[in-house]
Amino acid sequence: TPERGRIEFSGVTFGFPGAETPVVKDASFVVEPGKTTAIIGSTGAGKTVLLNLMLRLYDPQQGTITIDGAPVSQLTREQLADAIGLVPQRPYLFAGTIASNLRFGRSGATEEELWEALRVAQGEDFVKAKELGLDEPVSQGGTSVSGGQRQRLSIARLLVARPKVYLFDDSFSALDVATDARLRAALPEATQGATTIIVAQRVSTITEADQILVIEAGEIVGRGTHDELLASSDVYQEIVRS
Ligand code: DUT
Ligand code: MG
Repeated sequence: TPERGRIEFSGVTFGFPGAETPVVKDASFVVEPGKTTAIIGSTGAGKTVLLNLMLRLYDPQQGTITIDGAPVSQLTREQLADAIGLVPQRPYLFAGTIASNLRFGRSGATEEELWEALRVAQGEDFVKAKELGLDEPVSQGGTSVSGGQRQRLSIARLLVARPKVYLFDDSFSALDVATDARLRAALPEATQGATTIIVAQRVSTITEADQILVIEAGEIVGRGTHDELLASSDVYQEIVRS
């Protein structure tokens, strides 16, 4: 299908109840299907809130968000979960095994699919090193695995789930630069060219993105490719220098 995983924000404004100023202000942008859009900006800029709006954790006070032309406000929870998946900024694991955690998004996934997702997510080695491999127990909250391992399991879980749109909220900043690069190089094939949105802190993570949105205090203050933003955006130049 030509339009698969296209997201459009039109005039979206959102503030938390009781707060004086909105945290997302009149945001309008298009995420093209099959392309990679990156979101960059300082802490508290509103990056996570933007992703959470797509998932309808909150509804905007103004404006509309559509996926493939349908307002997300009119999709059922199941339709939305099929369409969009998120690796949260603070990934969560459930009490069970590594396998049951990876199958959370798609219970019918085969062991081969789990290993393939782990290979892409750069988690194959540490799971192999576990005595029970995929059957290794995981405690609630995932305290038995390190933060970086939890993040990679959460990435693998989303790859197993195969949504139309992949959201990565700061999922690569805990990885060393080489692992980050390997993972992102493997992503396009693993996601089969699905729409990808990456919130990042490091510019090196997003230089290849088809579109970069620069967010400051809830507003989109720059947009374009890396080269375009280097030439046009003071805020982006500042981020590159930092
Ligand atoms: N905010 C709240 N309540 C919440 C979540 C966020 O008031 O439950 C505020 C904090 C901030 C703004 O919303 O002023 C945007 O927060 P967000 O989490 O989207 O910021 P970020 O860009 O994701 O920051 P970071 O890079 O630290 O993750
Ligand atoms: Mg955030």
